[in-house]
Amino acid sequence: MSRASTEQRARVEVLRNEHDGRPALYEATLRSLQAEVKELPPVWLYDERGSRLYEEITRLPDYYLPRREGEILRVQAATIAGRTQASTLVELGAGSAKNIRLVLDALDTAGTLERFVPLDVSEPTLRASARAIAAAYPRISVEAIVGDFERDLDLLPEGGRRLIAFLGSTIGNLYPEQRATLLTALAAELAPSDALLLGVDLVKDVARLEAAYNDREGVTEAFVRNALTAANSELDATFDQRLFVYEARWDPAHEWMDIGFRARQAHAVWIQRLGIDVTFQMDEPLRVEISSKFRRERFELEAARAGLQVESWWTDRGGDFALALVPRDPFAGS
Ligand code: AVI
Repeated sequence: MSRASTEQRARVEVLRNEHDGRPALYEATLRSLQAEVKELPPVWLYDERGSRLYEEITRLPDYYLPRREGEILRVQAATIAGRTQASTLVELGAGSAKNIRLVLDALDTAGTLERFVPLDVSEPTLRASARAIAAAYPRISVEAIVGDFERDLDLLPEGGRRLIAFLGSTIGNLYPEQRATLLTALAAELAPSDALLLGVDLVKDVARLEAAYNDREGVTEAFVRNALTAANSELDATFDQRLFVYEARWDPAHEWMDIGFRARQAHAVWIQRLGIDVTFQMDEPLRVEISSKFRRERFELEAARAGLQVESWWTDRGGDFALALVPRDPFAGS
């Protein structure tokens, strides 16, 4: 791990893994573009422009997820702070760290909070949010980690009582096998007084789900198209935006939103850096991400398979979204 820089009188530190993650991403990209359902791994969505577009998505009227999660946190944050008494708050996939502020506020008020550790793949986004948090919470230190939550959990600092938050239903962007691997790794990472706080979007009316990923303003489409732009520039690829139609539809068999494109006509895309030609038939899909939606029972089962027990499950009033509090060991008195 390298100590990249220290800002604002040592209260904001930015740490980065020494090993370069790009070869692994290129390998994964090669594999997924050659799979039966072709896919561009979702990491391509989150360059600086993509992270900015995602922030815009979170403000769209039809994209209800962050608002419903905020509604739950406003009611439950004090309880979460009281039960966990966390001194370190970690946020995986932090982005611009908005809803986490409700947890930071509650832990700050409870007087237990000493440090905030946001982890995200986008360094510019991470730096900006780390600085903003350090300014808003002068009593705590901020140790930001540039990393991928599927690979870099070993960079998390140890010690104290840690609450590891994974909000916004980002866990839904992983396939079930990837979720199982991540939950198992998190279970192994937790010390006896640590806990997880997981935000998950719930299965609901298909029209509302599809509206959340097909906004009229076209921000979500621009966000997903940006993955093609990012791959073109970094991989010297020839994805032609005009030859791909954006598509985000509900897959009832898997209970996930299937998000990506369909080829407008048969054509080939040359990917110089990977040394491959990818050929598309007319109407063939190119997936960029899935966004799984959950049911309580299934989620609790997935957690249990990883050796984790959901202690509390809270939803917003409309039952759109849920927060699960998962301590490594049962909280005292519960
Ligand atoms: C980050 N993640 C939870 C978002 C989601 O809803 O699955 C990503 C996103 N993709 C399109 N809109 C939002």
